[in-house]
Amino acid sequence: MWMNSANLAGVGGSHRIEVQRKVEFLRHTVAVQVLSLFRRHRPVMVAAILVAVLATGCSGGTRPTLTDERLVETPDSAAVPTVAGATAGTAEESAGTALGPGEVEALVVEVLETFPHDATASTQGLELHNGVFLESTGLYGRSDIRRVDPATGSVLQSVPIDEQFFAEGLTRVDDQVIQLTWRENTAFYWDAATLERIKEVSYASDGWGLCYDGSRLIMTDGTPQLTFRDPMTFDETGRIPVTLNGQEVYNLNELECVNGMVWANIWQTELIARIDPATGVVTGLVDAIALDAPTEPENAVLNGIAWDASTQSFYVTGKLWPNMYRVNFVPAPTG
Ligand SMILES: [Ca+2]
Repeated sequence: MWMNSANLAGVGGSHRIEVQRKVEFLRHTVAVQVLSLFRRHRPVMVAAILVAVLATGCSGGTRPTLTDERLVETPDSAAVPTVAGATAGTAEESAGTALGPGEVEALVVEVLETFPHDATASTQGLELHNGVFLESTGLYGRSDIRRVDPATGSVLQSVPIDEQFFAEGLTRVDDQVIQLTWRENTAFYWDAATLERIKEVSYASDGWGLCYDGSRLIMTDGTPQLTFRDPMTFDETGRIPVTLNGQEVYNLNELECVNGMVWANIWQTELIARIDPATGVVTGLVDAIALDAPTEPENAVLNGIAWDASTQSFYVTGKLWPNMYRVNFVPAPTG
């Protein structure tokens, strides 16, 4: 099932070297992206990501950094879910049958600037407003809502959340900020300028990620669903499943609404999905592994995307990450 050099029998000369290089790249890429997911027994989601990674891998021959330290082990071949095209003999054949052309755009991060980020902040929500980050941080007894200087990472203001709440995603609607909680079924409304609490509302699901597209809230809850909500009442107005190559995608976490698209980092991976909220289809997948993410603690994962309209670029960070990156998402190299 799992591709290895044995699959290259019969491929000769320089082409063999090229194919072998790509297969090695794919093995590393797939292993890094899905290892933790295998352990969480979500084969459907893993299969979806596997399809995407296989499809994007062939164009990633110039992948900048992938150290052996990150590749902690190779998955048992028996644990790899069956995916159409993933068992073919060469990388080219696998990718060619796994995903049709143009279905998912393969993207990588181009780092423009690096800034400090509070390494004690378990980032759950991030947006930029009037040149200042609005950030939600999680964990019980440590959650807050804060305003942060992007240039220095300095916390300009912090309002702690009661210890029975685990704060999650956040978004701004006009002069208010709405903040989710993980399993407490409560969303807080704050004054965006003063961080004074205005009200709280209830909802039935988990709370993970939240963004505002200019007319409605879009929310994730760990399931493959995007839930649409009225920004004032928080009432549900609709929902749609998110799919990648026809497979539902779980664990969509922090969100950012940009120009009609929804960007979602996928929890416990270094992937960011671009979702068309009209269809739920993932139209692009960003491989953010080039960012210098901490390897410990285990929960220090990518989480936090904020759009900067003034520079037309994104800020990206993670839970307990010491750095914040300003990046572009650009097409993966084709060399
Ligand atoms: Ca965001």
